[in-house]
Amino acid sequence: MIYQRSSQLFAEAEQVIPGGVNSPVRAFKGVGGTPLFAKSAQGAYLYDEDDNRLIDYINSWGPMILGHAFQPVVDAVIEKAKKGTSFGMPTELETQIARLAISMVPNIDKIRFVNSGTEACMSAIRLARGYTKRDKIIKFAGCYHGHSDSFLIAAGSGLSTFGVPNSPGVTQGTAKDTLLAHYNDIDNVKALFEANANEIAAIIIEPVAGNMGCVPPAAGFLQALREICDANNALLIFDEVMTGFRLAKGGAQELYGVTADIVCFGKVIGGGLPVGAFAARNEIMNHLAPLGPVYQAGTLSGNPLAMAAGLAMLETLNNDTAVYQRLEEKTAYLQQGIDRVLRENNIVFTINRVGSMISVHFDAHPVVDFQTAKNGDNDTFKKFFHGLLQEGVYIAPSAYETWFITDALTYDDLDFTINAVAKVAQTL
Ligand code: KE4
Repeated sequence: MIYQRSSQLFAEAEQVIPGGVNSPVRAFKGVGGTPLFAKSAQGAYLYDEDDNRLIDYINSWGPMILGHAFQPVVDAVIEKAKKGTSFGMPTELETQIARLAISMVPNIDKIRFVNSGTEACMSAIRLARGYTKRDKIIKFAGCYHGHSDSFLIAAGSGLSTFGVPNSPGVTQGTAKDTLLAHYNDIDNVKALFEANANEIAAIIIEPVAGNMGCVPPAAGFLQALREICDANNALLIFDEVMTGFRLAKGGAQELYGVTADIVCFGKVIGGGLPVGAFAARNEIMNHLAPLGPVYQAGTLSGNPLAMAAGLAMLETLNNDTAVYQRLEEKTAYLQQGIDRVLRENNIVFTINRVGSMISVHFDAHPVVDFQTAKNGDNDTFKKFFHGLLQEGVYIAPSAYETWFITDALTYDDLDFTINAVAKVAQTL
């Protein structure tokens, strides 16, 4: 495959956009080489600017669960655009998608729409702090909740329990209110609560982590977090930006049967347009402006085009009783195929999967948290990524990302992918 046009476009983009991209992960820094530029996409296939056809396993990092250019979404956006693109006023459409989301997701009475997953998670911790009148939050190493200051935090020194900034521009003042825990380590979480008694507003977690590869919660871990929060009058926030409407209609809450106090959404809920959201029971959501004192706002929040896309997406998922079973079966088939061909080639690997989230790690040991995710052989991953790209299969350009399966994939596409993995495995 040639990438001449993408390379040329990247050189031009670098002149006017920092790093040539509007989001760092697109720049291929994790795998080397120059990023591809998308020209168009349809269903499971993405066409780059050199007219290469790629089977897409990124799917815009999750939203395209039903495939690119999904007709009901496209039609809804076109129809809505003809009537105006933004009003800065409430519209009936927002009530319609709010009602539908609330009917699909357990334990939420109200939802507030924003424009990104970052905004959803940022607003959720502000709401939790306002509701509990406490300042500190616990997040987990390897979990990503967007680029709001409170989340760009690294582990502090061994002795301290609070975090330190992991980006310039984040202040110590902000970092001290974020405590960093180890995913799947409940004793570590208990120790943080003991060391910060009555100061912790909330735990925020990806109930299935997707930003260190796909890392499932250990059996009972989420329920244990629920119990710790109840015992300490803290809130449990599920960041379901990735898992929401993907793992089940009701997301991870439904899949694991664990109740969160606030749930954050993004990606699928917007059908590919900029939508985030956060939701909770009335007792919590009624603290939000203009009803309550916790301020949160947005010029384009509830934008008609984005709401039209999201509503078309959620209506399709809500009405198709078999879509999640199909996604489960397709992803299991892919996992079994990749497992078989990597074993046949004596490759050292482990595959993590929950539903239609899957990741391949080049390490023999189980990947259960950020530390074990970092043990993966990144040089092998780079060869794997570029080898698949040459075969026409486009996976996430980082060992710390998850593949997102779309229902638009056929079993022929899956067999093509498995065969491509078999070819690449011989070069690793
Ligand atoms: P956005 O602000 O990028 O819409 O959402 C932030 C976010 C929040 N929570 C979770 C669990 C997320 O995965 C994300 C964003 N995911 C990344 C992919 N790992 C988006 C890709 C990117 O940064 O360009």
